[in-house]
Amino acid sequence: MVPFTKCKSSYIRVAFTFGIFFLLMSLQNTVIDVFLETRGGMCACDKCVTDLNDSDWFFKRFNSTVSVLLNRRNSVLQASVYRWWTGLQRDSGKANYTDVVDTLFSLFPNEEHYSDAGPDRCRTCAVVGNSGNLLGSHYGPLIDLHDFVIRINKGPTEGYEKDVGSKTTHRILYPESAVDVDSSAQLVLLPLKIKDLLWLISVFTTKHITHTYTKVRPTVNVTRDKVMIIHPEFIKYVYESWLQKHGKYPSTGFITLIYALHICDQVDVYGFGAKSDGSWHHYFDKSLSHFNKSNHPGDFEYKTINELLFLNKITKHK
Ligand SMILES: *[C@@H]1O[C@H](CO)[C@@H](O)[C@H](O)[C@H]1NC(C)=O
Ligand SMILES: *[C@@H]1O[C@H](CO)[C@@H](O)[C@H](O)[C@H]1NC(C)=O
Ligand SMILES: *[C@@H]1O[C@H](CO)[C@@H](O)[C@H](O)[C@H]1NC(C)=O
Ligand SMILES: *[C@@H]1O[C@H](CO)[C@@H](O)[C@H](O)[C@H]1NC(C)=O
Ligand SMILES: CC(=O)N[C@H]1CO[C@H](CO)[C@@H](O)[C@@H]1O
Repeated sequence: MVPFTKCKSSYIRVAFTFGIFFLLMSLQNTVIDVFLETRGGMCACDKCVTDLNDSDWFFKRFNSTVSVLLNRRNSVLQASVYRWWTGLQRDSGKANYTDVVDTLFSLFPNEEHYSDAGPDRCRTCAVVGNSGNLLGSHYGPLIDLHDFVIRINKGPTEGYEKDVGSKTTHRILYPESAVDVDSSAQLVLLPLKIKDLLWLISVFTTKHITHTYTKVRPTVNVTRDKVMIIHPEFIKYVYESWLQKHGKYPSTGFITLIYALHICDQVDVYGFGAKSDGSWHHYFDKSLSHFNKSNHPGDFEYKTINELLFLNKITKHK
């Protein structure tokens, strides 16, 4: 009898130990679940754009439900968006927006892009501005390591590979700043008027649009399935939410940066910034620009970028 009792009590001990073990395991899962939930936006990088932080400055501005890219389903514009967007630039002979969108998505991919954020994704992005401070930086190889390399307007790679890299996955441009796009890259149109959408259609069909408020290229070397269009609502959102309505509308560089915050998990910024007096030149030409010399609220954009740096939402290399 004695050995049997001993044996029984050791069974109980083992069962008890396993009981505690499984209890702890399930508690741990609950703790992890709660942790994940409170962290909200999650990704597989060390640091994610949508990680929560003590500061609510970021989440007062960042709205993940705003449409980033235009497609047929989200193309209807609220009256306030339409009014604001069509007031940005002089537009000759306003076409019917609804009809234009109809034609657009009979030509270009009508897809939901980049709605794949989640705990298993770590998408790293380099946003490459055109500032002269890139010259001599030797950032090229570092820039090329990113999943996405997003370039702005005319910013070339040829001849500047050492400092700006050679890879391009996205090029943001508008008709007046258009250049040929690498065969691997997406052309992301930033439309500032209905005519810009008509220009895009023209590039792939009749090639008859050669003039907006200035001369524009009738053709761009890019294939149809590589075309994306920034949503007008997104531009208004950047202006209102991120720039607090400073200036007339945001610069291409600033819109590109916020675009990256929305489609990437980690954002590294290169070639942004001016000298202390606000002047800057492109890395590829010598003409001098100034923050104040445009429709864009350069100094407010600069302050906002600095706040994003301070919060570790972006990393800047200069
Ligand atoms: C975020 O954007 C959506 C879509 O435009 C809008 O309905 C919503 O009110 C916005 N949220 C905030 C907090 O601004
Ligand atoms: C644009 O055309 C559609 C039909 O395609 C029509 O229903 C709509 O009223 C037109 N909008 C304007 C502002 O003329
Ligand atoms: C245009 O695109 C084709 C195909 O991608 C490429 O072979 C050609 O070199 C490009 N031309 C220019 C001027 O970029
Ligand atoms: C640029 O504009 C800001 C205010 O918007 C002003 O404080 C600054 O002095 C201006 N800089 C120059 C060089 O004009
Ligand atoms: C983890 C993290 O990024 N923490 C940052 C949160 O924001 C403060 C500023 O408000 C930064 O100092 C922290 O580094």
